[in-house]
Amino acid sequence: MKSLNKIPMKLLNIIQPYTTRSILKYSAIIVITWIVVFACFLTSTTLNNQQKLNQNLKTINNLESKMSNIQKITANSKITSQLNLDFILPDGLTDEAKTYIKELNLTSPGENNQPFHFHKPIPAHIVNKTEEMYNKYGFNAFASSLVSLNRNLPDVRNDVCKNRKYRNEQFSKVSIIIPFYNDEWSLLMRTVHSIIRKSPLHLIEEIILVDDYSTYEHLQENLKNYTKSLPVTVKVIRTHKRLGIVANRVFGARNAVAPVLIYVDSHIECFDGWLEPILDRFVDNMELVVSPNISDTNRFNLAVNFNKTAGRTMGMNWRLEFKWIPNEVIEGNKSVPIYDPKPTPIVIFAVLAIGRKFFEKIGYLDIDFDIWGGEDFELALRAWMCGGRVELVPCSLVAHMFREHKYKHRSKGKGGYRWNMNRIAEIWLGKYKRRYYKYVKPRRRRFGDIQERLKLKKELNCKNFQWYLDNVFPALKEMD
Ligand SMILES: *[C@@H]1O[C@H](CO)[C@@H](O)[C@H](O)[C@H]1NC(C)=O
Ligand SMILES: *[C@@H]1O[C@H](CO)[C@@H](O)[C@H](O)[C@H]1NC(C)=O
Ligand SMILES: *[C@@H]1O[C@H](CO)[C@@H](O)[C@H](O)[C@H]1NC(C)=O
Ligand SMILES: *[C@@H]1O[C@H](CO)[C@@H](O)[C@H](O)[C@H]1NC(C)=O
Ligand SMILES: *[C@@H]1O[C@H](CO)[C@@H](O)[C@H](O)[C@H]1NC(C)=O
Ligand SMILES: *[C@@H]1O[C@H](CO)[C@@H](O)[C@H](O)[C@H]1NC(C)=O
Ligand SMILES: [Mn+2]
Repeated sequence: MKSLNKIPMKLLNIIQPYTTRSILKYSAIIVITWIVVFACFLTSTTLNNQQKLNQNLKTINNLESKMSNIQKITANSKITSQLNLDFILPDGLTDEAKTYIKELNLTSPGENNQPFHFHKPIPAHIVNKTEEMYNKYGFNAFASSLVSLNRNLPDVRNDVCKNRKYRNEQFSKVSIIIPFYNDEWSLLMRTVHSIIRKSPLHLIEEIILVDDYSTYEHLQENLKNYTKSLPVTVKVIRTHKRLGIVANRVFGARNAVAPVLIYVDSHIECFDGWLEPILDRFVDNMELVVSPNISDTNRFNLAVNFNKTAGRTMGMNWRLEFKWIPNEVIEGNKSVPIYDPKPTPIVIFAVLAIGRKFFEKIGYLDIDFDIWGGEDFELALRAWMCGGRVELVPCSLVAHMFREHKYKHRSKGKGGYRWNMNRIAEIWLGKYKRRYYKYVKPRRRRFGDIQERLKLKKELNCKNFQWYLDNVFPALKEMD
């Protein structure tokens, strides 16, 4: 356990004076009642609309039992409205959570991206519980457990993005792969719910939850049972021992069937229209890695901050560390209209899409990496240098939370992050590896056996790092 005064200071920042009056509470109840009445009306109208038919029997079968107390649906009904989904998908608030919400006088915490805060004074057992769960999961898990799995986030899309026509129908489907390890339930399930609520379901072939040998009870049979009730195919597959996230991602890919794979971390939320702009890119070119615009979810108050990525693209420095870089610097003369897809030197695995066959062709990931770190840079370099293309699609927005401890692991003697970076330098940087070593100065240059990856590089006839510097990331030449 962390010391008591380290974590709470930050947690206490989210705590604000008690201001809610009961009048607020009652108006909220009245408003909610009207929303429910209106939603019921909308639901029945939609469901009676026999023109909107769908052949997806599997989806319907799953839905049927859930819908029975709202309205019987026929085998031909199509789910067209997100409102319908809110009836089908439970909010996930346990009886315990509801008791806390009442005790703490909270009203729809986290809804519409409102920063989560307690009213003062905060009962001691709540401070205790908040702290305990923070230490266990590396983010404000107690708060998360009080926030609906179906919380709404605002539609912040620019009109340009909203009004664009995306080509999806010509395209088949996507497998969404979510690797996880000992995750907290509500954050993981909010990820799954948000994918379902914000995606056209006919574009989702499957969601694959890839468990890297979790030990927590709630991720065992419970998880499998819960996912069966969801209105899309959700597979839960498990490794037979800890593999680390790199090998776990490859394990997920090998079990996926759709032509496009989208990796999402277990702690993301999708925004309206996130999927269509990504899939549109794959209509012309399957040898592609695509990243959406990724915003930051605050790990203390769960609010999404939209500011960080404005006008910036993902890049790195010579230590192979992630860096946000202003668009002008990346693009140089080749300035791209702000909402258009644009080439990016690197991507991060928090959310990224890749053509399944292309991923296989270029050798998935380097599974001799240590458990965590740098696999996304390696993928981006390899994709660029071995004939593919890596893009950022600004019109697609996903929120990702940086937790305090990520995908917990103990390195088995390889040396963790630095080992991985050394491998990148040795395999992909060519003569420029000297520049990398000049900045990082590792005590020993440990990176294991790289013969197989070098062979792959040769077989694929990959370009060298000089080409990457000249054509993809000229700005790196000038960087320190
Ligand atoms: C919640 O409200 C009740 C009554 O309005 C009050 O007695 C109680 O102290 C409040 N609790 C908190 C944690 O603010
Ligand atoms: C806080 O939790 C610890 C155990 O986790 C317990 O020993 C302690 O009594 C609790 N304190 C309060 C105020 O609930
Ligand atoms: C999962 O579902 C099965 C079959 O319905 C049931 O027997 C079992 O008790 C459930 N397990 C849990 C942990 O809910
Ligand atoms: C984002 O930027 C706007 C304008 O600069 C500012 O008003 C707002 O407070 C910022 N939001 C956050 C969460 O930092
Ligand atoms: C990402 O989305 C946010 C919120 O809509 C926006 O402010 C920002 O400019 C976008 N970033 C990029 C790179 O388009
Ligand atoms: C911009 O373009 C001009 C002429 O096309 C070229 O001379 C110059 O080197 C370019 N600058 C950069 C930063 O690419
Ligand atoms: Mn992550």
